[in-house]
Amino acid sequence: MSGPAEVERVYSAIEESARLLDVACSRDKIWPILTAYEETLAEAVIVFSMANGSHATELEFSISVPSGHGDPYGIALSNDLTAKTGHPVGALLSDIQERCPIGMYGIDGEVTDGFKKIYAFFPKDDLQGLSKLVDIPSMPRGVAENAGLFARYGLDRVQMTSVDYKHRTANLYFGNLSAELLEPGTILSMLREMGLQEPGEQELEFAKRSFAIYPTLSWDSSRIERICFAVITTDPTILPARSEPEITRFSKFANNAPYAYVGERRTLVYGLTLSPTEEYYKLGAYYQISDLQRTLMKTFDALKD
Ligand code: GPP
Ligand code: MG
Repeated sequence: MSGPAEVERVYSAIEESARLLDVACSRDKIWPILTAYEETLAEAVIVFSMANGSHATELEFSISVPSGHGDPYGIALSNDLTAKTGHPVGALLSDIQERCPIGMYGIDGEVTDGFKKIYAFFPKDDLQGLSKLVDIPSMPRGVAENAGLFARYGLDRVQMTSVDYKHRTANLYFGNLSAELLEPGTILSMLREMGLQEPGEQELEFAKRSFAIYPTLSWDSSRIERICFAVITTDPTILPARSEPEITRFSKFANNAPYAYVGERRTLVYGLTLSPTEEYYKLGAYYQISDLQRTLMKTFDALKD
C-alpha cells in the first residue's frame, strides 16, 4: 500500500478505537502526524492507549519509527507538529542521541490534541545504565536527585526514554526488574519514599507482574511526578479496578480494539499509575506488533500465580 493509503488505514483504526470509548477524534490533529511519518506505518508497531479517571477523555496512539528513518524530532519540527523551544525538553533527544545507541524511535499523539512525545528505544541487548543517563546535561535534575533511590530498588537498566514536548516531562522505562523489587512490601516502601499514592493489596498483586516500571520527571521540580507499573498480557480481564463502569469500559476496549495480526490474540499492556494524589489505569491495545512483543509475551505473560 502507498503512504497515503497507509495513513487512511491507520486513521480509520484510530477512529474506530476512539468510537469504542466515546472519545472525540480530531482528524486535523491526527492526519498531519500520520502523514509526516507515513512511510513507516506499514511495518510499525502501533499502540492505542486509553485511561480512566481524569484521563478518560483522551486516547493516545504510539507508532514506532526505525532508527534509520531520520531524526524524528527534526521531522516533527519541520512538519510543525511541535514548536521549536529553548526549554531543555527540546535538547534532550539530541543529547541522548549523542551519547547512547538507539535501536528504534517512536512517536506519540493524542486523538483530541495532537503530537505529544518521542520515544528513544535502546537496543534490546544494550539497555543503558542509569548512571549514563544521569550524566546527560538536559535530563531533568530529578533523575540525578533520585538516582540513589532508583538504584537501591534495582531500577538501573533503562530500556527506553520518552520526551513529552507538550507537558515538558521525560519518562525512564526501567526493565530487567528483580523479583525482589516486585514484592508488594518492596513496592510499597519505594512508593512511600517517592511520596506517591500507596495502592491496595489487589493492585500490588497486579504490579508484581510488571515487565517495566517507569517514572515521569519534569524540569520544574526534582520530585517524581508519577510512576507506572506496566503488565503485558493477552488476558483482557486482569484490570484490578473496582468500579463496574470502569471495568466495563476497559473490557470493551480490550476485547474490541482493532488489530491487524490475524490469528493471534491481542497484545495488551495494562498500566497502574500512581502520582502524589492519584491512582489510575491505562490500557494500550496493540494494533500492530513485532517479534519483540511476542517475545515479551512469552517471557512475562506466563508469570501468573
Ligand atoms: C507508554 O507510555 C509507552 C508506550 C505506549 C510505548 C509504546 C511505544 C511504541 C512506539 C510502540 P505512557 O503512555 O504510559 O506514558 P505517559 O503517561 O507519560 O504518556
Ligand atoms: Mg502516554
